[in-house]
Amino acid sequence: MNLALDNEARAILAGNDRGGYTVPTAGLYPYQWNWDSIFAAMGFAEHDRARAWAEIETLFSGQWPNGMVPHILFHKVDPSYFPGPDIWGGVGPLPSSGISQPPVAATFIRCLYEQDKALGAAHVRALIPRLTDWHRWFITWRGEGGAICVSHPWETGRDNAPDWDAPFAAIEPVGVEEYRRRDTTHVVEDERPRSYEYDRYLYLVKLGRESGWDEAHIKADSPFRVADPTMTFILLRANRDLLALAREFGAPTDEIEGWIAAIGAGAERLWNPEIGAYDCLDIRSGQHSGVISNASFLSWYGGLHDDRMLAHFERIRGLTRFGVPSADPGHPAYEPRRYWRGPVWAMMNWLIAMGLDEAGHGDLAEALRLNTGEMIATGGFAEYFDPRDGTPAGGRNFTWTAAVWLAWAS
Ligand code: 9YW
Repeated sequence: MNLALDNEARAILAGNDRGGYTVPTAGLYPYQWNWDSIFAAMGFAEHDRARAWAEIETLFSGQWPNGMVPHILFHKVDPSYFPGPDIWGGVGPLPSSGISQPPVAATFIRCLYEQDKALGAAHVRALIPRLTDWHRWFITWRGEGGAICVSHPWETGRDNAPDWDAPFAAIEPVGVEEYRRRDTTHVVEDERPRSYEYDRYLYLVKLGRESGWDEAHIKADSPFRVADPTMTFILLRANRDLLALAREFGAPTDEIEGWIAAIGAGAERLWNPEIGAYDCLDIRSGQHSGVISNASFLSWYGGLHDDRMLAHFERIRGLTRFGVPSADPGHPAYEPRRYWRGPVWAMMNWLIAMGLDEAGHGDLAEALRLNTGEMIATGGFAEYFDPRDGTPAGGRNFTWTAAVWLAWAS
């Protein structure tokens, strides 16, 4: 317990509250992000459950007719962020991006509901069909033999992970209009993706926008189609939680049961026998990425209790003072302060620990929780942290770090 940090965390949530939705941090990310909002809701739930449900409902108000829930909703245009709504050209009910983000929603909607069933019931009843439509969108447009792909690195939420290095090397970003990044006006360049990556991010956005976000076209023709542990394990888990809710509310369950079986089997496609670990599989080239990331350790969260990742977990936890680094410190691509190429992300630790605990590794889960709490106490409510010493990196006064503190790490 640390009352000063609790108060600071609540003040961060309040300061980032824009009325019905929360921005991850002012300046750097001035809009509503998908999975950030779900974590924000869990932080709000510690003192205001009605506000938690409002956060989630605002997110779903941006759901597209095809079921997709966008990764960014641009409620109010703010020039401090690039690329904005004009570059994305989203085709949903609100100005938005054209891709999604890891579907943690069903899992935490279930948690919120369990906290207060009387308050949650009406919200859950209305959200079940929306969650089902969203999950069907993933299966239809991102499914590859049960493994779940992304059409853009931003869709995984792990923007510049080394997993994208090989697929990006095969892309020549021709025809990208001149642009000016805003992120490096808020955060030092060494903690952000390189321009090489931004050129390719924008190239993929341009392809999607020019197709009118036609998913059949993107599935068939995009040069970037990578099956990813973040999406696969998180969707697998989300479907189990959606199934539990559907059963309780008398909603249809057959389709969801089919998805669980398909992804449960398809997750094996992410197993890379060469390194003996889960990693990414580039569908276009057939190559695995060969990198153990923090997403590799979401297999337990996904419900796969095979423990094949355990030795890697213990080895990697032994390499840095704070874990879990977003890339294996033993890999040549590791950069301890550069965004998703090494730093620790508190909300990823929460997901990893949830899975460890459920798989019977409560001791490891508790050690990770204490380590995460100490990291936040050391570095503050930063976007991410240097694994060597817990020094803060990226944005400050960060919503999901504050929320994770309140809901789990404190
Ligand atoms: C960007 C908001 C988002 C997260 C992502 C993270 C980052 C946005 O910030 O992406 O413009 O780089 O990678 O996971 O949702 O916190």
